[in-house]
Amino acid sequence: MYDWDELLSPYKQAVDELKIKLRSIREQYERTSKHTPIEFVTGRVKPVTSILDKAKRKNIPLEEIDEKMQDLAGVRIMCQFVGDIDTVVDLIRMRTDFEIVEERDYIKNKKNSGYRSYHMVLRYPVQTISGEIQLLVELQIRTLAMNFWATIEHSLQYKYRGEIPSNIEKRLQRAAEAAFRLDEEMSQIRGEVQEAQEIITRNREQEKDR
Ligand code: 0O2
Repeated sequence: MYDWDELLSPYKQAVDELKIKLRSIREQYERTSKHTPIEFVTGRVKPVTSILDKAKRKNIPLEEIDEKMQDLAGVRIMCQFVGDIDTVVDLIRMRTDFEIVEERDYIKNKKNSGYRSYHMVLRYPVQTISGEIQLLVELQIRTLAMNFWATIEHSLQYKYRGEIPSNIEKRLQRAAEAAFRLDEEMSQIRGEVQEAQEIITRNREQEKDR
């Protein structure tokens, strides 16, 4: 029997640590008057059933899973505006607590499905009782609109076991373009949106001081 707990527990540690570190970027922005490029952060260790499905699909032997499957640990950063994604990518590139091993820009080069996101693969060191181990973590950076689309499309992939009927597939591609236009519109009124958010933050702080 394969010991999944032993394989996956350092990945869980990596996800937990990165969630804390990335959420702290948001907290640091909140202490300034600057717009925060990070709306929220999520993370997960890939469930064993998904690992087995992907290994079968990509012909990866079980003993090579940790080298060949880059997303056993996955962390996702959601942003309000497309421009925030560049800011987050720059912040990630500046860090010294991990190494970036690959970047995939599915915003400039969207997938045929309509999927858009910026992916970075990190080599992240985890400290264990047996010493340091380096693991791969996939970081996905996307807007709220890209995330909405990807979440819906992912559940349809699940429902249809990866064989989405072509009429729904076409609708999803159109929905992806609509989501992208929404991102473009929001970017154009970004100044207005940010001003509104700053007023709300200021009012909250004044309430707290009372
Ligand atoms: P889950 O359930 O999110 O863990 P491949 O898996 O073959 O597509 P590869 O080389 O592993 O490709 O890496 P890629 O495509 O850069 O990133 C894979 C992950 O990106 C996926 O993980 C999804 O999370 C996301 N993704 C990529 N393409 C799509 C898409 O068309 N729709 C949606 N909704 N998400 C996508 P998993 O393992 O598929 O699944």
